[in-house]
Amino acid sequence: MKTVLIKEDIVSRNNERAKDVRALTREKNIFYVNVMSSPGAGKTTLLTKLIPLLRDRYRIGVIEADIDSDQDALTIERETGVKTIQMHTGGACHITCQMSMEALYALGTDGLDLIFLENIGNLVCPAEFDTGADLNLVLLSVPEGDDKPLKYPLMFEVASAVAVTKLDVCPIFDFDRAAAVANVRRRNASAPVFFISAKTDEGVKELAAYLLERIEKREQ
Ligand SMILES: Nc1nc2c(ncn2[C@@H]2O[C@H](COP(=O)(O)OP(=O)(O)OP(=O)(O)O)[C@@H](O)[C@H]2O)c(=O)[nH]1
Ligand SMILES: [Mg+2]
Repeated sequence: MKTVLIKEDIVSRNNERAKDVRALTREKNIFYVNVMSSPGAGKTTLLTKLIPLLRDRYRIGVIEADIDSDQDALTIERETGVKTIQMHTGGACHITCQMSMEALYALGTDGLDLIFLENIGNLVCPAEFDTGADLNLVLLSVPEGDDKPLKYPLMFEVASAVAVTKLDVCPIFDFDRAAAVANVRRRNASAPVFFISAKTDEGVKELAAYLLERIEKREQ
């Protein structure tokens, strides 16, 4: 019996299409950010804190991707008022380039400068599929443990920046900040690591400043 390995092919075909998404966002002068983490690490909550720090300067849109429910899009709309769409993957655990492109068209790219894609909560599959974003923001929440970059290496390899979230619960968990940075460094030599609590707002300003800097660099 013949066995065919299709995974490689699917991933490489997807990643080839990323250039089409980048061509679209370049043409429209949009900075596109892909936010990834395990379920519940704090992606939506962080966006509700980040967007108010950026919305005076940029016209922002948000694509919320979930297997089901409109929960996150409603939260973003209610808390920030920015243009938001909810996308359902119908069971898929990651966003492909095709879905990314369709979501950008569904959101409507005209009149926007900055778009956040909240990917499906999953620390494995979304890392394999390039969405065509300009920046991958990867969250690691304190309750998950500081060893996660070692166990889910690809996610931290593809990260442009890492946000350690839920810093306010550090005293309850055995989370070693220095170990977290060292573990990220074993997978990624350059991604800056931000320590954040969306509950106390600690570190949110620093992450917003980093995004501003990255967007300005891209604009030059
Ligand atoms: N203590 C604390 N809780 C937080 C923080 N950020 C988020 N949470 C809580 O963590 C839970 C999950 O947060 P979400 O923002 O929904 O996480 P998510 O990554 O968007 O979740 P999915 O979209 O389901 O993958 C919620 O109960 C939040 O209130 C934080 O900084 N500190
Ligand atoms: Mg969410």
